[in-house]
Amino acid sequence: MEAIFENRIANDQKIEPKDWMPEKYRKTHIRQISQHAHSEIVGMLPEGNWITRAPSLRRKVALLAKVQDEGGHGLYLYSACETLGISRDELFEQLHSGEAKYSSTFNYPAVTWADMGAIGWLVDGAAIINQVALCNTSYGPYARAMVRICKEESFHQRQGFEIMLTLAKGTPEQKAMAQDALNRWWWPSLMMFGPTDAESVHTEQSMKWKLKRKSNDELRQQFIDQTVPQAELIGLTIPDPHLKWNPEKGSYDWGEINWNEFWQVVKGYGPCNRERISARRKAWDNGKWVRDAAMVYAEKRETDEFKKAI
Ligand code: FAQ
Repeated sequence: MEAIFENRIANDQKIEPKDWMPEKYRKTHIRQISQHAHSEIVGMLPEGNWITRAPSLRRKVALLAKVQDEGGHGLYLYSACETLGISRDELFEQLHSGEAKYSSTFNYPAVTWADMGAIGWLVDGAAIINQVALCNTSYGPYARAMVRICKEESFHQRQGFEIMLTLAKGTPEQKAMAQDALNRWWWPSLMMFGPTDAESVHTEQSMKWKLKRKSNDELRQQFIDQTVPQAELIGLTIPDPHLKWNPEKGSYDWGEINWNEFWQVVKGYGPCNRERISARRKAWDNGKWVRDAAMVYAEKRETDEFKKAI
């Protein structure tokens, strides 16, 4: 069995839910896919807060669509995760108890409208770079979810960049607001790729299983190289005095991430960790009557009387 599994991985064939897989492969996928799903639905919170305050109907419609997409991404990912033999209730329990992680970046506050631009441009921009690589991941349901999600993420990134572009071309106050949002979201976006390769405990095994196709540092570098020219194009400055083009390596050199801050946020001590988890718990509690009603309806559908009536 193990030899067949290894052979499929070596030949870039997808592993499907009913295929035999090592227990550790199953658990690692539950960990990563569920963390990804949790990131999507927690990621709805900083932006959801701005829907009613969007500056125009056009901006409101685009932001509303984006936040709805994120809810949808969470649902695809939870479904992909359930194919590995864990229930939705267990996944939510892990999120609410703090056992499961979600992306550190969503523990920062969105304080001005420009943050909607910075989140779309930088956070979705970082998410796409990570997720394009995951379209080739070895577990079939995860890879297929990623293809669909990436198409939507690219619209998200563009809507964010367009907000930044508009603000950067606007009044001096608007440009300053865009710069301030870039200053606050730049480093949290770099942290999204996870610890350095030297510190990453899971990368080696995940690369062997082709769960991860590129390392944390490779993806982070790709993000920096792609984003710096975009900032230059709209006349904003990346808040890193050490950022410098390195012609020999054909990419940018850049300053040190504050890893102490990263681990503090990951461990639950970021500016908004408590607020985010309490909002998710509240949503879960408020949705109880809907889940209960759906269960009763599903049970009813199984009865003979119901079947006769339809
Ligand atoms: N935040 O050994 P590694 C989005 C944890 S989607 C919190 O390197 P791995 C869309 C890691 O879990 C964003 N924790 O781990 C959107 C592990 O802890 P554990 C989410 C982090 O898994 C946009 C420990 O550190 N994307 O944004 C973080 O090999 C806008 C050691 O790390 C995904 O989830 C972090 N940043 O690599 C929505 C993509 N980084 O589990 C709304 C899929 C690391 O042992 C608005 N995930 N940790 O307790 C991945 O690609 C990987 O899981 C990494 C981490 C790259 C995130």
